[in-house]
Amino acid sequence: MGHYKKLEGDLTIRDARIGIVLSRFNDFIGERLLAGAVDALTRHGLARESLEVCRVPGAFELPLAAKAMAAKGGYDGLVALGCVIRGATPHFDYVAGACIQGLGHVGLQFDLPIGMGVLTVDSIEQAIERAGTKAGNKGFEAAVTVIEMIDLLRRLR
Ligand code: INI
Repeated sequence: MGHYKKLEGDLTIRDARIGIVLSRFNDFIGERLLAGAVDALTRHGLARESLEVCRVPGAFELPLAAKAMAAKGGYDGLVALGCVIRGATPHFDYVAGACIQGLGHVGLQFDLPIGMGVLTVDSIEQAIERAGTKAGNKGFEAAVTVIEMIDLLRRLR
């Protein structure tokens, strides 16, 4: 192993404010993703008081709410949570694509880490698997990712 400077974020963080945007569509899944995200954020060092949760109707609305939160300021990072199910909508690709692309734009436009915890799945079974059963909890994973990215950006800036 040669000598090199390591640049990576830690998975624990203090003094960070996190905005969570959550879509109500497929609420049964969304609330499990939210529980996973809050569990991750609090167990990795944040107080519940430093979290804010903003609910929107569907995944399509997530980017605009994320943008408004980013523009308002005061957040070190955002976590976007939702669930788009292919079987449930013929315009799956449009809703999922607009949501994820839009969130990506907001992150780059505002230099703000956004944890992407929006499920895009074929069936309710797949959604359940990713919301706290056999494939873990994608809300938890998105929250850990945002912590790592906030810490990385603090080191890079
Ligand atoms: N929104 C979702 O978050 N998930 C879905 O699976 C979904 N389906 O199936 O249509 C969905 N549609 C609503 C969409 O996000 C908007 O809220 C709606 O089109 C109003 O703008």
